[in-house]
Amino acid sequence: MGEPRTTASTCCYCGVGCGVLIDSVGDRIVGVRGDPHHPANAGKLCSKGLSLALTAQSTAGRALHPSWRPQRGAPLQPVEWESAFDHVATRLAEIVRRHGPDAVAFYVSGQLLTEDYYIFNKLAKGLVGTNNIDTNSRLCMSSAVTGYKLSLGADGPPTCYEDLDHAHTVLIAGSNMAYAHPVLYRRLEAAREARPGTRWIVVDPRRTDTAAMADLHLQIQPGTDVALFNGMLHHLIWEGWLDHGHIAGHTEGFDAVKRIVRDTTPAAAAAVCGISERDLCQAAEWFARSPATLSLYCMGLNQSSHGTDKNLALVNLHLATGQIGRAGAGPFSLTGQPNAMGGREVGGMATMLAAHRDIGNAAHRAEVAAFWKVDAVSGRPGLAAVDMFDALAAGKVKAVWIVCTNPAHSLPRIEAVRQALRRAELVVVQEAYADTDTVAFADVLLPAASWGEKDGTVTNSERRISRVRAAIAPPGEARADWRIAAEIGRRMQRLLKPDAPDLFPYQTPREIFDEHRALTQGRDLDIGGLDYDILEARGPQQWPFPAGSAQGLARRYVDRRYATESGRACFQPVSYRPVAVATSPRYPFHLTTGRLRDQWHGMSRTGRLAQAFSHAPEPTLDMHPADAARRGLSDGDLVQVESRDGALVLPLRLTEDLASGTVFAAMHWNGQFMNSGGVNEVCNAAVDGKSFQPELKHTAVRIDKAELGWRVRAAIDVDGQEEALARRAALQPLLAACGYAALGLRAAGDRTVLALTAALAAPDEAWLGALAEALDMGAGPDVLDYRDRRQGVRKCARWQADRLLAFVLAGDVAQAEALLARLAAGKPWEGSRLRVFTPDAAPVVRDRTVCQCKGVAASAINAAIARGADVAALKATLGCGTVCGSCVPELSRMCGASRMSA
Ligand SMILES: Nc1nc2c(c(=O)[nH]1)N[C@H]1C(S)=C(S)[C@@H](COP(=O)(O)OP(=O)(O)OC[C@H]3O[C@@H](n4cnc5c(=O)[nH]c(N)nc54)[C@H](O)[C@@H]3O)O[C@H]1N2
Ligand SMILES: Nc1nc2c(c(=O)[nH]1)N[C@H]1C(S)=C(S)[C@@H](COP(=O)(O)OP(=O)(O)OC[C@H]3O[C@@H](n4cnc5c(=O)[nH]c(N)nc54)[C@H](O)[C@@H]3O)O[C@H]1N2
Ligand code: SF4
Ligand SMILES: [Mo]
Repeated sequence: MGEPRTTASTCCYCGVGCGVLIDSVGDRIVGVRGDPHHPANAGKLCSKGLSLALTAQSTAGRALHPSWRPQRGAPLQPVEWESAFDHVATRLAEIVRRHGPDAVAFYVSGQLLTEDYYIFNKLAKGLVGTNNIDTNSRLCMSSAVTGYKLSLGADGPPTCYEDLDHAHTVLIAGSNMAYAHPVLYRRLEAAREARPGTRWIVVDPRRTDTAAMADLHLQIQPGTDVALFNGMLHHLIWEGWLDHGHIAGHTEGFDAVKRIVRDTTPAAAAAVCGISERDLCQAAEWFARSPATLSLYCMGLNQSSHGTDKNLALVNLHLATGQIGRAGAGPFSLTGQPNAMGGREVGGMATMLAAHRDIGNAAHRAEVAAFWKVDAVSGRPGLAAVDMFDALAAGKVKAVWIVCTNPAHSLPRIEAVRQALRRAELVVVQEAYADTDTVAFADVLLPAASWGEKDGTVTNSERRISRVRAAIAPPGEARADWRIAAEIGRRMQRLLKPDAPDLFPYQTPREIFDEHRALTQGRDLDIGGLDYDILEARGPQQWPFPAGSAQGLARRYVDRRYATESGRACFQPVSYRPVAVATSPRYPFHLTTGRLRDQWHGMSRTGRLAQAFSHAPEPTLDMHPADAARRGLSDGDLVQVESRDGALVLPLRLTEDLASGTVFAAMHWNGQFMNSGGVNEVCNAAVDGKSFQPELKHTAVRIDKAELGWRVRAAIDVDGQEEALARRAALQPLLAACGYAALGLRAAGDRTVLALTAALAAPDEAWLGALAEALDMGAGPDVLDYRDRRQGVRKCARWQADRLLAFVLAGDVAQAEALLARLAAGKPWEGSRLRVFTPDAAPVVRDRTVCQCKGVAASAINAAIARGADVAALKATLGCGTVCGSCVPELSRMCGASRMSA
């Protein structure tokens, strides 16, 4: 066992960067609490942060040993670390010698720690001599980065979290904060409560939980934000609501912007956006005339083929009205991942160098080369994410080292990514978990230590650097990412540059941080004055933090001196352009994608937890009821979603939260949980010309009923995470043969049920046999097995003692929900077992858990609301919303909906 300990660290999920206290006993994490002293969250956590201890409880499913495949297609086999290091180093060095440095590429992640990132960047740019190092931040933040640099002269938001308390008007654009940045969302709610009259404008094609709480929801057509912002600017100019002092004294380029928005009248813009002109003008007025206007924006702006322009058009509004550089005002880009900011700081992308330097700048390259004591840093631009995988597919890049990201799920046009990975000579995957869609393509799997096990720093959305600390040792042979990179780097150096001084001499993350901060001196993000000792003594700090300063800078540009050469902010003239892949008679629907409340990306962590499925148990395609009615589709139908790039089948969910013509699918589901790779099968790979960020928020699709006549439902009560994972691993290979299939967990008291929903075109006896076997449905006294081969019907159930343990229904699945409910209830079986397949009198209604922490279902909440409860009463009587608060937006919305229908 060991002594109980508490370790202060940072949540490994979103860019809010909440401080956590990890309680551990020996090498077991037993609890996670919000850190009351962390400035980002003051003790609060959302449903994801709160469940961290549960996901870290078991090492089942983790990558525990370095392993490789003797040949493609063979299973991964464990090897010694030494052999793995040598193998990777030799193969990479060989490829560099044969084909040059640009034949090697690194694809890393905004979930790496700054120290990890620094080493990979140095390895690629300093040792190998290629700028082919890009990251999943390309899919996430690169439009915001480009936008900030072009307008304000430097990357990074000018704002801080305190601004959420001071803003009188809040413009939330392309961000579903209630789900994606819950702790900040609750801070906004508290601010609005404290100061009535605060106004929220939400710009989103969907009526999200965030939008439902807005004073004004601008439900625009996907991709039309530039038209909206330009229309608003036109109206401001017309009404004279400008800050002429700011424009004249501190900016340049306003005239060009004025010219470009001249034709974008509010009426014209509103027509493009599909909203009312009055709403557009109202938004403009609130924006300009409020004492302090804050914009919060995220993927709805960035993930677009003109995402940079969306950012610029929004910043133009701030510059024109002087809503910047003051408390409560400014354009605040919310970062997605916990360390997307840190990655940018160390220059870990194909388009930048360390400490916000530029690859295209010869002086910058020389500075970095001199600092690293290498001959030169390459001036050849590196390949950004989408291009990197295209170059692999074309055979131009021969080897890829993928770290802490799952591109076979998260990149658009997955089939092209699969082809690229198949074509590559060498695929190295450095992962914390053994089963992801990308691991399936690994020639070498390097097991990484993960959250709770590693040390370093991360930078959150408000430029605040926090320590990440290890509470326990990594499981098995897993090692910290920077250690793996440094080991291989040292070996490659011996092969490639034996005479150069040791590029990777580090023993601790602190030494790496010290090297990194030295490179920032004199730059806009100068952290020359910040080190681990200060972080230890005074807690998390914001940058810049130059030598000699007592603390970091909360708000930038308060003196109205911007980071451009002239010191003036640059208005950038941008005009509206349509999405890259237009709808057409053949592909009539706009498909947009996004996040669920309780799942994280490819679900390698959250997918282990039954509670994370209770809010959204299955993948869905969301559609407006009118669109469905026109096509003769009903709720729950399986539909084929097809674009020019690919297809997948999803169950239909009808919702009035979407406008007619737009459909939505969550990004999380993937090949570990489904028969397809998820929604990126159909997303297109068009990228923004300036930021190279792909348009993950839009593609054009057609939607047809999927003709999959043979339905199968199965479920098994599993004993804890280990069995759940083992059973899922056993069922996963069966998914591929299905037209549609999804695996999910259901929380049932303190037990867990693993459930499978599948549909095939025709009965398949062999497949069904394999399924029954995977669920231990062999003959025996505890198994009831009914077959009607001619009809393709089979029903089996298995008991243990007096409890129903598992069932399979094929061909006739009418009783599936009733059986699932019985499994979940876990009560002793009463009466004859033979009645298990006899239909119940009362059909079971599917319920959804709204509050994860307290396990409160939608039906209970609706019943209480019907009796007159408001949010406060729901909290008091049912306890929902009282722990992490992630469901409070939904509770408010449910109360509001009932008021409207009353
Ligand atoms: N629960 C949860 N939280 C997360 C994550 C997670 O996986 N799960 N991931 C983290 C990461 S890495 C990121 S990047 C953030 C993402 O955080 P968000 O960007 O807030 O999340 P998304 O759901 O991807 O997209 C936000 C909204 O953009 C809208 N949208 C789509 N097209 C457009 C458009 O053309 N214009 C506008 N204005 N809006 C549009 C969508 O309808 C969606 O509601 O979340 C972070 N937090
Ligand atoms: N259609 C669509 N696609 C999208 C998006 C969208 O909105 N729509 N959003 C995009 C965005 S914003 C993002 S950020 C990406 C995210 O996409 P990914 O980066 O692919 O998402 P994750 O599943 O978080 O991948 C992180 C991986 O690292 C592993 N891991 C965890 N901890 C560690 C560690 O310490 N070390 C190592 N080596 N591995 C670790 C996890 O098991 C996981 O497999 O998806 C993008 N793709
Ligand atoms: S808001 Fe939630 S997911 Fe984001 S850092 Fe805080 S606890 Fe983690
Ligand atoms: Mo992201």
